[in-house]
Amino acid sequence: MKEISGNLSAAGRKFGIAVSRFNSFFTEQLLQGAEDCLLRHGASPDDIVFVRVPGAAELPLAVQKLARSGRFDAVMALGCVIQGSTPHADLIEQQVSRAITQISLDTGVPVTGGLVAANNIEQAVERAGTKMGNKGWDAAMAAIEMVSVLASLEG
Ligand code: INI
Repeated sequence: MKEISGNLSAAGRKFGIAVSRFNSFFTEQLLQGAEDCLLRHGASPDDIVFVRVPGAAELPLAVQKLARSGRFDAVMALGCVIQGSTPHADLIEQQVSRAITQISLDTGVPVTGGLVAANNIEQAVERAGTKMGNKGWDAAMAAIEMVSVLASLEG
């Protein structure tokens, strides 16, 4: 059996990040987590670009622009949807997750989701840098690995 797998080096890779302002108390933590992960795995600060959008619902369009630009090896979508903020929180979450998956398939650029989906503030806290980790870090980790996996597959 021959295995194809990626490594976890981000050196020389370029990353785009779309981050929502809504629930910025949490999304800023996600952004910090993603940046920290990319830098610790060898990415250069000059190779990381982020764009802010109003809310999670606006993430797909920004992600699409980033992915289509040809400037990035991978793109991350960072947002935080908390049930109870609005009756359509559920819908936003589903639509965003589906859209970013579709954008990734359409463009061939890995798009990873750092979308905190929480029932309440406490759960959001847990996913934005406390006991359940940091979804931004997780999205960056997945992005780094996917870039490397794709390079191995193509090579
Ligand atoms: N946007 C979020 O990022 N998180 C939420 O929890 C949220 N809720 O619950 O309303 C939210 N709403 C705003 C939405 O993403 C759009 O920005 C807005 O509808 C304008 O299109």
